Amino acid sequence: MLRRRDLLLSALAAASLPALPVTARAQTPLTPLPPAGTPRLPPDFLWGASTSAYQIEGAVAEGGRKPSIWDVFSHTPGRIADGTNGDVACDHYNRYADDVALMGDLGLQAYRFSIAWPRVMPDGTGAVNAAGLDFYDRLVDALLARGIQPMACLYHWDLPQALQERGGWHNRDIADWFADYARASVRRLGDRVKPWAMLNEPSVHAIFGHGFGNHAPGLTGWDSYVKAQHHLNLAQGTGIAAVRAERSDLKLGTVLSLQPIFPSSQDAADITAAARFDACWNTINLDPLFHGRYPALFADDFAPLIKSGDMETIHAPVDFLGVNYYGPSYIKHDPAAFLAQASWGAVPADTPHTLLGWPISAQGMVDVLTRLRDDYGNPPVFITENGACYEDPAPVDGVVQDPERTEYFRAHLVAAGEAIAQGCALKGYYAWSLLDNFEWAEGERRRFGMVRVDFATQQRTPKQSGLYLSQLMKAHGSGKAP
Ligand code: GCO
Repeated sequence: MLRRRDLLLSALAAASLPALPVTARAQTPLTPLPPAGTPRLPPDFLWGASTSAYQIEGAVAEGGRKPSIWDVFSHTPGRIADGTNGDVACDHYNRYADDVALMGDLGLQAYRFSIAWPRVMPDGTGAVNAAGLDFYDRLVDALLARGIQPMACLYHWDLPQALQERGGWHNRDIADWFADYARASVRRLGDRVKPWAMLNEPSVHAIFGHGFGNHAPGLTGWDSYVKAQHHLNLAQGTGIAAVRAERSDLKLGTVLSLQPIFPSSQDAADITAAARFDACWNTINLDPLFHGRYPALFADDFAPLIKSGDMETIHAPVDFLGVNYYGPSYIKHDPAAFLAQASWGAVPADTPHTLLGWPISAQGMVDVLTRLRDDYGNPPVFITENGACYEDPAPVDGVVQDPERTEYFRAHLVAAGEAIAQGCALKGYYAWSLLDNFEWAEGERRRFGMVRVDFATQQRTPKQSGLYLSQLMKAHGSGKAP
């Protein structure tokens, strides 16, 4: 392990800001960034990185953990593009100490991780598994020892399979099950972990996991999506209430995937489809959380599920909002699509995109943040995920040259500075992701890390993008608590 850290430290020492704009792969050593391209952010801006439990921990049967819906889904033939699963992933459960040392060497000020419900309550409800919480104790203590602020996300899609067998997100009781789990986690860790996010991307989990079926638990259809989405919103509210009652010294929020939605053409049908998709992806979470109501477009669809007090519970004040931003979507009318007769359509010619075909627009991040400023009360915001997938080359002299990802980070951090200059309450940025990891239905083949993981050997190798972020973090001074 020492050798690996030497590699990183020597790479950090040798690295200077990369040459930009980057188009061809940079085979030469990094060269200083032109000042004009350097992100300018406030000295108290918080710099971090994000991961999630199922994507990095592995050790799926260690420490009392029982299966989650993603264990079942990833072991179902044909569900994962490269046939991999999260059984080992980055083996972070066993390698957390080295990974925290890596974070410290990079100069991370904060780290957003998720807690695995199946470790804390392996049966979903009832007995708390002390050994499961012991792991997060160790992780949090290691982070604090390196001066890295932990942010815990309580639910990043890995529902205990035992709860799926009781209806999962289609069962309204899950709001109380989640509150119990949240309470147990905060009781153990709340003395040291202050920012807590309830959920990760509820609309994505509802759409992909309960509508398209290409994510766990693999359910499909509009009614399935609507039911899951309402109960996710409700659980977010019951979770906040339970945790607020547990401790008064925490910062509570949630994490939403937000993106600008454009019609693929100026045809009326595409414009309508884009508005419907915006409601299903963005405002289906924003409007209940900040306004206590569902978007008018779908109020009738959700009405039958709403019981007295639900919207008040969901409309719980938050101390911060986590925003996962990757890029815009271009949407067309699609009569066959389960989701509001809308699906992804043509993208303007020459739109830059990542290996996954996701359009790239740093301006889109400014647009998302100014929408929160103008329409949702300008809440304190952290970008809790932002990153890009590219085909990375093999390491050269102990560093992976990933100029496209470096440019992606640079452009979005310049946009972050622009959003702050326009009055958005942006307080920090967590890059997705610290490590290459299990990228859900794509498996291990699709890489987002600022640090490369060789899944055969578990070797961590810094990438140019991680060294670039490291230079920026160290140049911007220390972040403050959220
Ligand atoms: C998401 C999830 C992450 C993904 C990342 C890249 O936003 O889908 O929060 O777990 O891995 O976004 O797809």
